[in-house]
Amino acid sequence: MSHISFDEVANLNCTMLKFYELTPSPNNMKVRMALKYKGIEFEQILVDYFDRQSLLEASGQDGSPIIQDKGIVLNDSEAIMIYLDANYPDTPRLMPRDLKSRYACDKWKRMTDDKIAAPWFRVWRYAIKRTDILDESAISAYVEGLHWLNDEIGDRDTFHDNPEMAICDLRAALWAVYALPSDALLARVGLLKSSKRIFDLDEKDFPNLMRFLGPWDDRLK
Ligand SMILES: N[C@@H](CCC(=O)N[C@@H](CS)C(=O)NCC(=O)O)C(=O)O
Repeated sequence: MSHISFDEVANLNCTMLKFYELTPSPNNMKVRMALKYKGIEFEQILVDYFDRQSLLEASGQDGSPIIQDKGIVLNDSEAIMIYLDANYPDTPRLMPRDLKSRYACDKWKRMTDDKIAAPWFRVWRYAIKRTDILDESAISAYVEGLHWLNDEIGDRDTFHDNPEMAICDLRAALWAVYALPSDALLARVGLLKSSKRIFDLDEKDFPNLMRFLGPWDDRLK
């Protein structure tokens, strides 16, 4: 059996976190927002949608995102959220520790998934040319979801009163930026230009949501 030396362990802790990122994908945006929210420095390794070799070599599977950190390789964005909270305890938490708040976060995820992510995905498939059919009812449902977020946030800066529930805000921002991206995000992730064009929203119709999105947009630059 081979043992890892003290120096090797120290070295693992000094190496910067590597983030294999497929830029336009929501699961990847989620990880980028989480890393920036927590102030964790990372090295980006860009993943080409049509060439998954780097993912396979790093993790043995070809889904993104993945992170490599402290000698661990991890795929699945939800697992990465939990890992970051557990392994960077001095940074702001994404997920709450107590069970009741955890349930509240799960409920919020289900609501945002149903109202926003599900119709978004039907439109996204068109944006990435997986289908030729643009589903107008999905656009309407998604826009309705964004109006719901706009009303729900009102003049607050967060969707919850618990500083340990940032994941709820992150999820709201994640789905909204596909129709209401900042210029900086558009410059970094070209594909969002077509999704912005397809949804064709006027930012003025979402004043509360636009104000809320400001800091999250900064984390996506
Ligand atoms: N449950 C995983 C899903 C990962 C996933 O489906 N990643 C997409 C990009 S968002 C992917 O790489 N899909 C492979 C493909 O489309 O061929 C997560 O949350 O990270």
